[in-house]
Amino acid sequence: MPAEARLTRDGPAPAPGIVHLGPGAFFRAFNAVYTDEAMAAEGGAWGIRAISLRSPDARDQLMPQGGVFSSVTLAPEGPQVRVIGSVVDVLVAPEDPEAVVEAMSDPAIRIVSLTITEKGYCHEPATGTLRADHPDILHDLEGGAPRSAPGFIVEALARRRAAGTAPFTVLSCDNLPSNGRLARGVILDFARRRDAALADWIEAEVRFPGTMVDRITPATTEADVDRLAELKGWHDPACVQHEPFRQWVIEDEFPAGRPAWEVGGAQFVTSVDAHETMKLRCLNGTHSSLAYLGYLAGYETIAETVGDADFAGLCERLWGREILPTVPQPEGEDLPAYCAALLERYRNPAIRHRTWQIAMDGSQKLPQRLLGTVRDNLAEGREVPGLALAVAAWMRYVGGTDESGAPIDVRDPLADRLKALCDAKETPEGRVAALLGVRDVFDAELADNEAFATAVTAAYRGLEDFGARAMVQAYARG
Ligand code: CS2
Repeated sequence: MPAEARLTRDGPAPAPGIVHLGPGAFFRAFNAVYTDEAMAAEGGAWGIRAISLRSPDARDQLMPQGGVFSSVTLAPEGPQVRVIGSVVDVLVAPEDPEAVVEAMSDPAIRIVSLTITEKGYCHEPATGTLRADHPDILHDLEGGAPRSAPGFIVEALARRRAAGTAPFTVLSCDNLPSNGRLARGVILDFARRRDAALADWIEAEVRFPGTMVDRITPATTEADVDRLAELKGWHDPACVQHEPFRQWVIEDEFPAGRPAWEVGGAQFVTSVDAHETMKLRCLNGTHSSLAYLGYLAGYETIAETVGDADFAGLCERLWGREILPTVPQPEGEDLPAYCAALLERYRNPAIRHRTWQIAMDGSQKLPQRLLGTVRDNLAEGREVPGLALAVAAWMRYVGGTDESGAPIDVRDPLADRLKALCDAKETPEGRVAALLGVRDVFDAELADNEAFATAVTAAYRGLEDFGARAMVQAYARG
């Protein structure tokens, strides 16, 4: 097949049963794959109608090929390609919000799942509660066509309630602590500001199971698309590249049913909390630590960063001394073995996961990845030099200048505010105090903890005076 041939769908698309908000790379590597396997094994009308809340890119990539795309597993023995057919269509919310609400109001839709990233919940990262002053929330409460995920979900539930249609199950698949409860909280808060009776109905009738999701999936590049065309002879701009590993732990609360995700190995539990804490702190906590310290040290990818023995040592010492002591034992998991496997996953040379990509949206990520761990250690009287170094590296990063004096392209909802706070101060003490004052990220109790502020300030000064490599080496070998 000539390389310019477009990937196309063979046969009919599955009947829809799921609406998914956020059709990005992770969704395609994860939810869409599990659902495709479930339908292949056990059938069921679980086709996915994907909704993009912002960009037309996913629609423009997927719809010319009927919603199908290539899932490329980057295994040590070489890439393995599967064509995934679970996505039925893609709607772009800003182009036609009414079509989105109608799709979500369709009785055939029994699950609305989310991979909208942390910032998509319009919440305060430090507390997990709805940001009532969020521009999209203010807009949606005025009653116009929705813009935000809470706005779309509540409008669709309102229409289902008015029509006597049973509600869908809301399934958060984002890296947030107690993601099901967090989603429930922001949606109920939004509903209550709109219609108390509707909020009462949602509270009584709608289920928000929690999940832990895990598969390392870098953003797709043009080089990935070209490599796939060389390998398979088809052009697929919607392809995703990911590691072989995947883990999905789900609270089994689906009153309207669900696909047979266990076919792909999904684990169903009564409470996901322990698995969530394990993953958010052991994986995402070291991921963010490597992202900021690795970027400042001049490393482009996670694999390059942990190729430096001191950065691998940073992870091992963080896990051993500051993270695992705060992680409850999840059923069926061997925590030291889990962390050792993480380091091997990070080392996968086929996965070009950029430190810059993981560094995005740190203001929305730090609370659940690093600061909860800090808080639990401080409460037990343990020092946190490694976590303080990671937080200080984030502070250096959002200052917008790297160690060579070059500008950093900081992507974060609070980027301008954080940079202005840094620019207004000249000393490590001044900058750390200013950033600790950002209540969206640091709650007052943590910000006022003298031991923590002192440790972060010392680490910040060390990064300024000696650089990230030296500071990581001192921590890893200390
Ligand atoms: C990463 C996550 O980009 C990031 O913030 O830490 O996307 C990470 O790759 C996934 O959570 C792994 O399951």
